[in-house]
Amino acid sequence: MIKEYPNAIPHYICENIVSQYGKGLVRAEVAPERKDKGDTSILSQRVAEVKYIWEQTFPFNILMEGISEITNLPKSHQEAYNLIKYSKGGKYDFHHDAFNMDDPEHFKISEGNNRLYSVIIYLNDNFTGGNTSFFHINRIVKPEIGKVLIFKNLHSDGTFNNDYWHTGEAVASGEKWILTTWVRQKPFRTDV
Ligand SMILES: O=C(O)CCC(=O)C(=O)O
Repeated sequence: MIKEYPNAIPHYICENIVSQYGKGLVRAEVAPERKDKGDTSILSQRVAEVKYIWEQTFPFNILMEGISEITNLPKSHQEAYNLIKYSKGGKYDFHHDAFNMDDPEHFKISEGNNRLYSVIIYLNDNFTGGNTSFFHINRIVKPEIGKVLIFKNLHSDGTFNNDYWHTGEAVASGEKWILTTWVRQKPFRTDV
């Protein structure tokens, strides 16, 4: 399952998120559980800056409600929101968002609670490049301000769905801003 919701978020909310929260971001890492041990190329796999947002004030409370409705899972299954900025040349190479549960280390770090859905909210579109591309299903998602993209990383039996390997293509000019989160199979946060 992959679904785009164009203009789901009013543009002023997207712009406010960037202006209010878009400072003090730090260099993004690939989650340790998804790093290939000893592979130094991992550092160049993702070129972006990130800030984690755990707040549940407006507009994040509304986003959480909407995502809960779409995924039919309680808000407690959602991870923190990640505000991500890609400058010119920024990118996220081909990867999958779910943990590989066949790997004991991934299983341990995920606590057996995988990322069922991925959510990407595009906060601006005044840049070039930066499409989100799914090569296995031949789908290219064009960033448009206010668009929400949701895809399901696992089959209904909980196994890894290889259709959803994806890339955040390099930004050719300007800055790309997105907000992402993942929805776990089971409750993840206790503060909602
Ligand atoms: O930047 C994008 O378009 C994709 C982002 C992404 O793949 C991720 O954060 O996991």
